[in-house]
Amino acid sequence: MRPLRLGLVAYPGLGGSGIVATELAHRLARMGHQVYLFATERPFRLPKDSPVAFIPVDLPFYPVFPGPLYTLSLAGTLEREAKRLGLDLVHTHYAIPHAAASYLGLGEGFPLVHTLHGTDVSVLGMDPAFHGPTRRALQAAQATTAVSLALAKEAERAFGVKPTVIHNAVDPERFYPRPERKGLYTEEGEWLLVHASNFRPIKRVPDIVRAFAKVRPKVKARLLLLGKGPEEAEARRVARELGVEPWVTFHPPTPHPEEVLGAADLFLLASEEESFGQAALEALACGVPVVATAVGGVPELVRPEVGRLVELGDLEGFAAAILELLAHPELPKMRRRAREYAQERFHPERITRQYLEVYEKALGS
Ligand code: GMT
Repeated sequence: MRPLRLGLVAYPGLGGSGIVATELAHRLARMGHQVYLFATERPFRLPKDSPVAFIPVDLPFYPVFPGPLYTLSLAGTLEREAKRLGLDLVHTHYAIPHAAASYLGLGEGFPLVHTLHGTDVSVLGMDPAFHGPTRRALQAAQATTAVSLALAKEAERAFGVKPTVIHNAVDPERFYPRPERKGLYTEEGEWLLVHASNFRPIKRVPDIVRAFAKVRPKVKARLLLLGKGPEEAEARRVARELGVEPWVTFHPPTPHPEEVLGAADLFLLASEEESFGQAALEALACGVPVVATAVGGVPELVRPEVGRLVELGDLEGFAAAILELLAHPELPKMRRRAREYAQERFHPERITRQYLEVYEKALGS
């Protein structure tokens, strides 16, 4: 395939969609494509020495507006920069408002690919304020992709599109077991249970603390909650109320989550909605089995050989699954399998090839 000039659009913050977009951009650029990453700030996961060029989306503000007009600013930036940079194709991540903004800025006929990530379909996408323009933009695109089969089906119902399923990737050279770091987070003989997210209500972080409170009287364990967000105060309150505060560590977000994940014994995810679960995949690549709620695309990722699935809200079941895995005679084998599975099924090279195939089709080649 000839080297392409690609524009990727992403949210730069802590969300999984921004991470997926940034890492894809970096890999494509390392393969020799010319890649421009459009975002309001430099994405925090973009390595300093990355060959990806970061293009800031300006957000001019005039008092006449009720707030910054991100959609229009992005449309204008894409229109201007696509011409200046001679872009072959633009690939947006997270449909709201990126699908409509790119459609507005680049118009019908310009090769556009949109990747759907989760709440852009299930929550924001269903908001009457956003649904119409997003549906029109998605239907006009050369291609849409979804990060799981569950999400693709939901997108078909919501927007009448048939996305290609491309699961997310994980870099096994970055996410690998680091048992030697466990002592940094635990005391002698403690199991290390880790959760990582942006602590939004949808992640049910307080539920993780509640399940942990059922586990702690039975085994010596520590819960490390990596990240920050709106539910942090509630999670702290629950830990205090249930008397497990001394064994719950709140760790601020880090550009190197692999250093924490690689030290864990188990990864916990109690979300009420999750189209994929990028952090769980990163944990698997680190050789860390996962206990998760069976929602959205999570069952496509967490197979019985690498973890346990529990019904949403079943805190007894969640605690039981943690205890079962910690006592499992095959836990070391399961750890090896988790890493092999992540490497085989979600290797960046494999996933990047799938995106390039979508680009080829979108370009009509
Ligand atoms: O859709 C969202 O809630 C935001 C998005 C994000 O930017 O964090 O998360 C989604 O995309 C991730 C990357 O593809 C997935 O790993 C997450 O499962 C998904 N979150 C939800 O579906 C809640």
